[in-house]
Parts: sequence; structure tokens; C-alpha cells
Amino acid sequence: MEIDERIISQAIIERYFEKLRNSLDVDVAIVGGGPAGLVAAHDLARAGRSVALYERKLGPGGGMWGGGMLFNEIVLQDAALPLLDDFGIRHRPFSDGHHTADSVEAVAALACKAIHAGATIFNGITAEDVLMRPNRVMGVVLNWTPVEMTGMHVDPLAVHASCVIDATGHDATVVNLVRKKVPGQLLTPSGNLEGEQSMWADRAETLTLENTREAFPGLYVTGMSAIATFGGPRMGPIFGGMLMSGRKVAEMILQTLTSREKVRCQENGAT
Ligand code: 48H
Repeated sequence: MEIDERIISQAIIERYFEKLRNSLDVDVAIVGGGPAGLVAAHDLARAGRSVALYERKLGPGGGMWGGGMLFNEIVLQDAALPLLDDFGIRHRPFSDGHHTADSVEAVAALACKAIHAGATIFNGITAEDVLMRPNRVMGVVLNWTPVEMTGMHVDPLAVHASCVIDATGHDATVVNLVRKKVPGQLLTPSGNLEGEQSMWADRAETLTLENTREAFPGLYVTGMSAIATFGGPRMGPIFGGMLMSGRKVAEMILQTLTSREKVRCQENGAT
């Protein structure tokens, strides 16, 4: 049987459109495919939720590939080891509560397990805006990253989501978009972004988890974006906080979606 270029093209077009069509209205849209976003995508999909993750770059993984200063090893604390084991990421003890893992293995495992759990990852797509109705985030507005990069005047497409996660790292891009539309109305102490401070790894890791929460109705923050939004120091190349934050945001959203559905069932039962 001769390989046919037309079938190759048709296969790619149809399979990709299937993914796009199935992601027009999802339980959770995740913006950013760094470690926090990938763990959240995996956990939500594993729990049976529909999940679309949009990553601006060609490859997911965010800041994890490069370890520390391009030395491709990452450091993790004791508390993160069960999560690494869950993803099949191998780790080695270094000293007293500090462990190492190969950063390339870690990214590859996170992305692979997220997709196998049922999440759809769209790479090369940038979330350039959000949908709001009017005081709740209820979707994301998307465009091809090359369109954004070249400054072409091309209108975006939009998808609906019950919850949106900002997993965009240091820039907290989605939270910033919302802040510009409704200044002073974020669920932070100041109503605006509290901002990232100088490095203090131990405190930063604790705060990353504490700051993982809803930043505006319908919009949650995880990973470095949680630090940028609710404030706290940076931590350098220790990644346990990022991974555990992804797990925490998934747990919070699962609880929210389940209780919303219960209320809806009760309302329907009552009528
Ligand atoms: C689509 C977007 C958009 C957009 C950005 O930076 P990340 O790795 O984020 P986290 O929070 O999972 O991990 C942070 C970690 O990598 C890190 O930087 C640490 C620990 N720093 C400590 C320190 O001291 O510096 O990934 C975010 C991803 C990236 O891949 C972006 O390309 C992507 O989000 N992204 N994708 N639409 N609008 N904005």
C-alpha cells in the first residue's frame, strides 16, 4: 500500500478538528502548560472532567526544562515525592529533605500523563483575552501564537469553560487581563496583583500553596501565577511548590464543580 500525502493531510486536519470541536465548552480551561498547569490538567482529567490546556509555545513545560541556570536538574522537597511517584518521575535524595530529578524526564512525564488522563493540550495557541458575564470569568479567547507574534490583525476564537486556571507563571497573564478590565476587583487584599518579591525559597514554597486559590469569580491561580497574584517571594529552581499547587487547584475546582452540580440537581428536583 502506497503512502498517500492527501490522506496524511486529511488525517491531521480531521483529528485536530475533532480536538477543537470537543473543546468548545469544557469544565476547565487551563492557560499555560508549565509544571503547575500540567499537574492540574492531569488531576482534573483523571477525575473525569473535560480539560483543555492552551500553551503559547510549541512545547509545554514552561520553566522546568532548564532546571537551574540551564543545568537540567530540578530540586524537590520531601512533600513532593508522592506526586513524583504518581507521575513515575524518578528522584534521588541529595541531602536532608532535598531531592533531585532530571528536568527533561519530569516535563515529558507530566505532559504524557496529562494527555493519557484525558486532557487535551493545544500548543502554539495564546489566550489573548477572557470571556466575562459580567462579573465572572467563563471562558478564554484564543489566537495562534504566530498571529500574536507577527502582530497580524486577525480576530480570535473563544471557548466556554466552567472554570479557568491561570497557570501562566511569573506574568500571571490572565489575571492581568482581568485586572485591566475591572481594576481593584481581584479577590486579593489590595484588589490588584500583590506582586512577586526577591528570592526566599522556603517561604515561597509555603506561600505558593497558600496562594493557590480563586483570584476572581471563575478564575483560579496556580504555580508562579499564584505568587504574582497574591504576593510572595520567588523560589528559584525548586519545583515541589509548583507541582503541589497544580494538585491543590485541581482539588479546589473539583470540589466547586461537584457542589455546583449538587445545587443544580436539588433545584431541578424541587421544580
Ligand atoms: C498560553 C501562556 C500564556 C498565554 C504564558 O512559567 P511556567 O513554568 O509556570 P509554572 O507556574 O507552572 O512554573 C513556574 C516555574 O517554571 C518557574 O518559573 C519558577 C519555579 N521560578 C522560580 C524563580 O525564582 O524564577 O509556565 C507557564 C507557561 C509557559 O509555558 C508560557 O509559555 C505559558 O504558560 N503562557 N500560554 N497563553 N497567554 N502566557
